[in-house]
Amino acid sequence: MKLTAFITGATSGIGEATAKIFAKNNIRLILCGRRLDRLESLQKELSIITDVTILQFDVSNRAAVEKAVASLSENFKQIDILINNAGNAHGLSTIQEGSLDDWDAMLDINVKGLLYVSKAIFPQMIERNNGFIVNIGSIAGKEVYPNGNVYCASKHAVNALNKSMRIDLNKHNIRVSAIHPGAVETEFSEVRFKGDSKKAAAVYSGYKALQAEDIADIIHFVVTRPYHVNIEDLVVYPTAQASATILNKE
Ligand code: NDP
Ligand code: 8X3
Repeated sequence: MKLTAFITGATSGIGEATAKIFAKNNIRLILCGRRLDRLESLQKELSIITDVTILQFDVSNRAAVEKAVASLSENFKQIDILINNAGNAHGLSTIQEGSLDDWDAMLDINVKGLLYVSKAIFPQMIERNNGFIVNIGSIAGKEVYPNGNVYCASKHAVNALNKSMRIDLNKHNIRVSAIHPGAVETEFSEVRFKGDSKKAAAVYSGYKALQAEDIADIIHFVVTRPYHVNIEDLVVYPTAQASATILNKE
């Protein structure tokens, strides 16, 4: 039987690349995000090779998350794989200069959003005694770097929740893994720097950053291990990066 994956943040970057590699490998898709035009065009593209449905909602809106998951049609109700990927950094400034709105966004989306989506999907995995949850953390969840403060805190929370989920869901036979990437060239920095393309491009210049497809490939590897194999987490850097702050640029 074909597996079904629920991917948050499928409208760009790592989530979109994961949708594409899953589709090529016959995994059915529930694609989520706020930008409907992107969801629709990805659905159009991937429907040729696999079954695809889309859900437009904001992960930080608890009622919208519950409504979206409840709205799934009967043939998409069984979710085998949840990819908790939606998230972003908002801003990069010292803690004393940080914006409260940015802090709210990061904690509401990266932490509470991940919890709302997971909570809505746990019951049917528990009922079937089967399921796989992949949480997309970050090197920012393993280390802290200057000006990263609240984004790092949000990803440290993802790291903790990844471990907690595996412990609490263990008796329900549910696998839980995290991937913690270093620098990946996506729209991430455009969002962090609020559309300042020059600043965003500078983050990835002078070295070969990871590409979204590199992380998608690893996610696919993780979810296709035999059921008795559960990878706890993987930290993945571009070769030019040795830690959150050590980057070998030209
Ligand atoms: P992108 O900005 O390209 O993608 C972010 C995705 O998250 C988009 O699809 C966006 O969709 C979705 N998203 C953001 N906010 C919300 C929201 N409130 N509700 C629903 N969906 C939302 O960045 P990446 O692909 O790089 O980021 C994916 C994940 O990887 C994030 O969790 C990020 O923290 C993590 N990560 C990224 C790294 C990098 O260097 N790029 C490194 C380490 C981790 P939409 O706007 O349509 O809602
Ligand atoms: C994204 C990577 O180093 O900008 O999580 O925090 S970093």
